[in-house]
Amino acid sequence: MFPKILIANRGEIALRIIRTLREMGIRSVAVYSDADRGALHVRKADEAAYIGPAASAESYLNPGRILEAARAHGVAAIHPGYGFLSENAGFAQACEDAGFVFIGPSAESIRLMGSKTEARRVAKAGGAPIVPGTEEGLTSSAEAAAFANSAGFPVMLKAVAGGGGKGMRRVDREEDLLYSFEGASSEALRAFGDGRIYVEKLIENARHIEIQVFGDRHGNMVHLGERECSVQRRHQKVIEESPSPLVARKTEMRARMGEAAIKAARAAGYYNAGTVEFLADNSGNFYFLEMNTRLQVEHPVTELVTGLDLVRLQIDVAAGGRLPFTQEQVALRGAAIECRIYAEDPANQFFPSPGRIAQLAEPSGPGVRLDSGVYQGWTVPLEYDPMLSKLIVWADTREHAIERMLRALGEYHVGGIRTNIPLFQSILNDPDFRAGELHTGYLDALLKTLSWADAAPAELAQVAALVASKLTPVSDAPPVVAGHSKWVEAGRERLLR
Ligand code: MV4
Repeated sequence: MFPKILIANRGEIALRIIRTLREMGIRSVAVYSDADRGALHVRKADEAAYIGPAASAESYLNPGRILEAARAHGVAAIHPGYGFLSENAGFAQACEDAGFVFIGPSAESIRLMGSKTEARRVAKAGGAPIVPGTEEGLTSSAEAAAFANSAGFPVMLKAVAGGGGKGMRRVDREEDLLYSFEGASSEALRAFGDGRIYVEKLIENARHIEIQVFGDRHGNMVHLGERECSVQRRHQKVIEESPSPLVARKTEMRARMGEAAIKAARAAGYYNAGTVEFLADNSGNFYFLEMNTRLQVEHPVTELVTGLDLVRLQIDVAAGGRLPFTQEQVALRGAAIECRIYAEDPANQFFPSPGRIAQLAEPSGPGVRLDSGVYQGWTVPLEYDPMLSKLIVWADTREHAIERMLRALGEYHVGGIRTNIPLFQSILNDPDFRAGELHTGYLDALLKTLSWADAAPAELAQVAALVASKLTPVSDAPPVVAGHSKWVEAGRERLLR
């Protein structure tokens, strides 16, 4: 086994990995930029290496600085986490070339799946159903028109180098194609340095359901069930859960999607953790969208329903180990839900709300897991993604998991900055969410029905933690969570004086 591993990441995922390394008796090396000198992942790691200025491009996204730190600390392997360099084929190759094991798939698998048209070819060749569309980049909007006129409008223009919704355009009419094509192409060029575009038939009001796959380097591959990720805002996932409410209704879908995911991954020579994304409709049809060649943000949802530690598995298979179980031995139990807690203000167009965490009370208790990267007194830097933590709950049924999440959210108090906690309270109380009636337009539609009461300015947040400035959604939904009001809490506190 590796004696020491460097984590080329920050925040909650760095901590998540450090925890498993400690359990495995492997030394951990954190990396940090100027903005992260006081960050929790640096405090908790066995060793820490400074890698440069706050700007990601000069630190967490700089392969040279990461490899330099890996050499200086004498590590055997590098875990990239998610985001940053995790899906950079050149970085994966550079790690291997420098003699460090990259904890993830091969550089070649990353490269194949990084091109969305290549990914479609690979998935199709492997026998997975793909969305009808082109498998080559288009050279002009006329080619998109030819496809759209034969397959029918609406269509979706997508960036070949894309993923995650950037450079994506819905087109409803032929007369809009040229303008949209040029917009998508220039957006893709700016974002990825590659303006190539391809076209797919648009699948309306579908669900985003993804399959977790796992392979070792001996040709064994399993799937670990699905996650439903339809609750998104601007292509950012907000809530993920397993099982998918749709798959729970149509249980035969799981084996079919699992097999399709394994076929797509096998065709790319895949090993380690990966996720195959599908669009699914309520009739049980599903189509390959793309493959994420990393450990995902939402992996804890799968960990809770399978009982596995995916980071431990990643390290075991990266060290040459075999998957320690077969597909038949994978057992899914109960229901898990994850809320991504962000420093952002739902009452102010979800603007980032970085700053000092003046007060912090964290949820715990039965079935609650909090993967957090912050502590009271720390200042959330504005240079990075403002995700503070992930709150994940497990319960025997989806209904109980929702109740448990509402209870946990009610215990969660973050003072000094704004968070999206009130948004989750609205979603979890929404009758459509509770009924599992989800699709990709779900959250935008819900947000139109909510209005946020005037919130106190951020400076008052410390006071507010005692005297309540809860954002109240205007809806027929039952009153939210905590059980009693902040006024009652304040009153009880007086008993101590
Ligand atoms: C689509 C689609 C409809 N039809 N492709 C969004 C992120 C990227 N991974 C793919 N995405 C979509 N691709 C076709 N052919 C709709 C989406 C989509 C979406 C998917 C899941 C959750 C929310 C979404 C919001 C808008 C669009």
